[in-house]
Amino acid sequence: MKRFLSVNDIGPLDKAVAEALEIKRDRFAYQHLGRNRTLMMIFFNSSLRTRLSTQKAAMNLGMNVIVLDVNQGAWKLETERGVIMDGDKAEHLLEAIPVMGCYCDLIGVRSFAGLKDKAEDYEERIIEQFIKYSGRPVFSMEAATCHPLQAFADLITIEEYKTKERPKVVMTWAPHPRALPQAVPNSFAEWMNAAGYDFVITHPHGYELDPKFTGNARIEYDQDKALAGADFVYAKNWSAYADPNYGKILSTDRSWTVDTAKMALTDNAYFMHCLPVRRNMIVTDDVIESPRSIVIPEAANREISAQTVIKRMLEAL
Ligand code: AN0
Ligand code: CP
Repeated sequence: MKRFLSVNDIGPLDKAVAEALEIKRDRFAYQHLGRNRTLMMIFFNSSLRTRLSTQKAAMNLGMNVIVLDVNQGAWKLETERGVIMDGDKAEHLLEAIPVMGCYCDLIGVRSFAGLKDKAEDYEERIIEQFIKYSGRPVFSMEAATCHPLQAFADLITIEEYKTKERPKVVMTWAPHPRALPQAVPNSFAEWMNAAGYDFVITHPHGYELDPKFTGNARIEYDQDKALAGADFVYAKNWSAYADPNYGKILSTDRSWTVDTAKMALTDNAYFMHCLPVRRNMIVTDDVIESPRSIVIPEAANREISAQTVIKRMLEAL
């Protein structure tokens, strides 16, 4: 694998999940693959899980790891070509990227959507430049429009916990005080569609996602109806995608918060969230602390999804 930006880069999902579960049973079996190889992880935005799980995954494979927080200690980077650089940005991405490529074998990039210019975000300008100019295989650690390592971990988790061949999975929008990207729901939708589950998305009017990702998923504007009979509830906030409100918050309606009454509508569903989560905005304390909450095993599987992807990239070097 030379790049990992979306579900389209991973091949058949049943094979990927089988490989992930094999890695989970013996995560040190492929230590030789990463010997004398270096992963560079580049963060334009904050992270807890992605940083720790991806670093751990690379170490499981015997790799060395370098982490760069671009906004803490590195030169401020200009990203637009043609700009007269007389401001506060001391270096251009067009030099920084090939330089970073000199010091490593693989690159992971986290670069969130700016949520101002939809075309710029949906062209994935930053990570595409890493692919073009680094000379190295590149994987997304959440880019502007997708978070495939998260969706892969979510898929592994559902496969581990499901008791039906084709479970009902409901992704519900929930309120949040800050405008968040659509990357997590976009990826979750495209991976759930690819997995062939009974997949339903529920959100207030105006929060429709890009149909490129939602595909044939059922959209239900009544959250209670959507939750009826669910086997998995996946909560997430996102900002509006549709014009003219791209990147805006249209609602903070706390009647969408996932609470015990909402979970009672389901078929004793498991509760999932990618984390970090704001309690009593997205989900109540009771639900996230309940025995049906699987947010911690879900986060644990981030190590496994990352290791599967890095392993495949090492095999293709
Ligand atoms: C980010 C988001 O919603 O994309 C990262 C989630 C993994 N969340 C926040 O910024 C709170
Ligand atoms: N779920 C996730 O990607 O978390 P971080 O933002 O902490 O990496």
